[in-house]
Amino acid sequence: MTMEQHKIDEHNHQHIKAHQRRFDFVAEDVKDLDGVMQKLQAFNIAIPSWALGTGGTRFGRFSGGGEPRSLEEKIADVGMIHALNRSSNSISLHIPWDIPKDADAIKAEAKHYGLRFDAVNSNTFQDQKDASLSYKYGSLHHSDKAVRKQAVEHNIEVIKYGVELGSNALSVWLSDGSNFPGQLNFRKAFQNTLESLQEIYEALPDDWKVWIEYKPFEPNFYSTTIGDWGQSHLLASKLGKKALTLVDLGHHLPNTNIEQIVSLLLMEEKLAGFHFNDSKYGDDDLTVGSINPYQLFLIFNELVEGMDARGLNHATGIGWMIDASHNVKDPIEDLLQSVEAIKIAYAQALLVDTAALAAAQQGNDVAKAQEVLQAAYRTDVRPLIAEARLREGGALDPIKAFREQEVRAGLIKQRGEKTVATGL
Ligand code: PSV
Ligand code: MN
Ligand code: MN
Repeated sequence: MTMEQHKIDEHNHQHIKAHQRRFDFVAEDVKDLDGVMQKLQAFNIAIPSWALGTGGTRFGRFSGGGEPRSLEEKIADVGMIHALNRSSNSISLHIPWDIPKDADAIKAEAKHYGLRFDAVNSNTFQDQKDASLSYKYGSLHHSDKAVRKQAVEHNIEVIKYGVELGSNALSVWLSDGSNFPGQLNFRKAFQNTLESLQEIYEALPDDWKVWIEYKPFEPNFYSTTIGDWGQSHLLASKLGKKALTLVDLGHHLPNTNIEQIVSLLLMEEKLAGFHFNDSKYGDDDLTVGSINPYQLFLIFNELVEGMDARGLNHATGIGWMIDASHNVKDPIEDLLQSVEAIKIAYAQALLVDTAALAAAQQGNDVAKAQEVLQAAYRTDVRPLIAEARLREGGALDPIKAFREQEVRAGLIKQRGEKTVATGL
């Protein structure tokens, strides 16, 4: 199912007057309006293929119907999201959930929707159907060399799929860890992981990167071998320039100062990018900005400051991706909300009066520094984002347009009520 441009135009026509009023109101106070608009228009966030189906928990899964049954249908759903918001021009695949049987055909399908392929993700946290060895006790860190070899070969295979699709990064998340004290020799586990990653690193094409994701717990509950940014950064440093640390917002213990981690990784040229989501307790994978939008803004404030200091292009300097899903929302609506929340935080960060903030920091004027940050955070930037979407051909209100066109009902009619997307 595709969203025809004339339907978006009709939607925009209906809502343009109210939008214009709101836009003019906020735009009047934006110092470099053209610069901010250009940046917002250029900013895109990749959609994970595994978030297009209804998520679930180990207690159950309640499908909303019309879920994508194939890679082609996942691409179509991302195409739908991109047509509506003009900010989701790429898809991230997870292998083997999304094996592209005919890479040229899949590439053509993506091109049809104006999409490209973001990082490809390997999966050594589940046993695969025809695999001879089990990942029950880990993969790249395993005590048995043969298991490590199988996991390394899988990662190299994922790179090959990525090369065929025009991707340029491999995302590695390991569930490797231990459930009980004494189960693992930490030093050996880390060394095995490093050696395995070295073999994968050797297989990277020249223009590729490997993004190393960390996570403190789950599925292991005593230790995780790449459990925090220090462990990821240590591995990335030992591996070399093509290895970087990936920050998934949900992969921190409560109250961690993520913005400080981000600032330092960026300074050290070791920040790969993000898996955006939100969380209340652990790796909840909630819609971005649904729990702690202020933290998201503070992260973007560091990103804008740090990227400007390094002269990086905001849109392309690092990897931007969502890793969220939920079990009680329409996945497409959920993703539209996540993209919107990311763009809101980004726009607010662009509005920070950086000269005033630097002066307050230099003079230790703590109250003023807070005033400056919160003045930006408390600005309702939604009309700026809607305007950026409009200028790119998207919908003023993507979720409203999605509902007006009864897209989900159309997808259910086309694909069926009880469809199951491949993935978690
Ligand atoms: C692990 O929790 C994770 O965040 C990794 O990025 C995986 O690839 C993804 O979730 C799987 O859903
Ligand atoms: Mn993740
Ligand atoms: Mn996660």
